[in-house]
Amino acid sequence: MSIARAHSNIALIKYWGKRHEVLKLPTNGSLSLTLDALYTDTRVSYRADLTQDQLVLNGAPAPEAMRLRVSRFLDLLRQTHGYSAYAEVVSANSFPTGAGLASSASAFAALTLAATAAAGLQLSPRQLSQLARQGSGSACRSIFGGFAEWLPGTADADASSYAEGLKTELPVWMAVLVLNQGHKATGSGDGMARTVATSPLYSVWPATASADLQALKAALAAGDLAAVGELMEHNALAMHATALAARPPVIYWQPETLALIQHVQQLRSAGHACWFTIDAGPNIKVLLPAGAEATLQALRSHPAVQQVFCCSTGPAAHLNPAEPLV
Ligand code: 2P0
Repeated sequence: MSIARAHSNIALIKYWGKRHEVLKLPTNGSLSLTLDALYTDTRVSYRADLTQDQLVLNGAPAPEAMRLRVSRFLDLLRQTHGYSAYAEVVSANSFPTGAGLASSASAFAALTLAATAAAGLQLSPRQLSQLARQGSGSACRSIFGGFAEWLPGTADADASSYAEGLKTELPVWMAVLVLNQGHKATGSGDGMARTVATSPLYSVWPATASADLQALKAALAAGDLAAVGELMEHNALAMHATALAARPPVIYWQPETLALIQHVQQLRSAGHACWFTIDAGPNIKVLLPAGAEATLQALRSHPAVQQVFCCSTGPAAHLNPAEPLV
């Protein structure tokens, strides 16, 4: 039996589009920040008496589609490493479900570490990252703490695509603003697949993302938070522009999303250092200097903000977490 904790991550340069659906090989490289406050704890026990894998999520049996996705991923581990027992998987998130924060990144990173450790395997972070990627692309970045870059790799070579931790340390907070919202978004996998298949703007995305990634790495290395923030905003808006032009369109924004974009821009005009990013849903994530309490308070005060998770840089995925949730 093994218990692992993995923290969720937010991309500053987005993963948007696969060149290989099954292996989850991305079209472009991406770069993320791992967050301390949002994490998944997962316990895996292989049991000879089971006739199929079991999945308990936040204290209740998981929906069948989710159990099957986890079971297919465990099949991959069993095939790769030559064992056959089914597993009891018990998983819980540090954040409430249903708030639009459900993150497959922390879930599959924690599952990869717990499932391989429970099988007696000791894999390197790179091997774990490569495996986690096949559970959910963004999970490969959650193996690492701090800033992580996901290398897109070459051709159809599974072993060539994994994340690496960056040496850079920049004292930042990421404030996750959960907005009042009515509609459920299109899943990120479906959203990116439809964008790749139908958006006339997608053809410019790989070069845009690659240029943004190189510039952002240079800004990080220089410790230039304003440049990091501007590049992050630009990249998020470029990603959403490709999605908006899909057929049918992939629209993740709610009216409150745009209201918060404008709120961040207005705060910046008033002298607050803060920059937004948006993923496959309506919530806004804001990058700000660590300790900027007044900016955090100003962000929180907007009437569309339902809940705020203020996150510092989080650690790498690890075994035997303190006070496990499972
Ligand atoms: C990212 N997203 O880089 C981008 C930005 C959403 C928008 O990674 O299909 O759940 O399982 O590989 O990892 C979400 O995508 O997708 C994601 P799959 P995943 O964070």
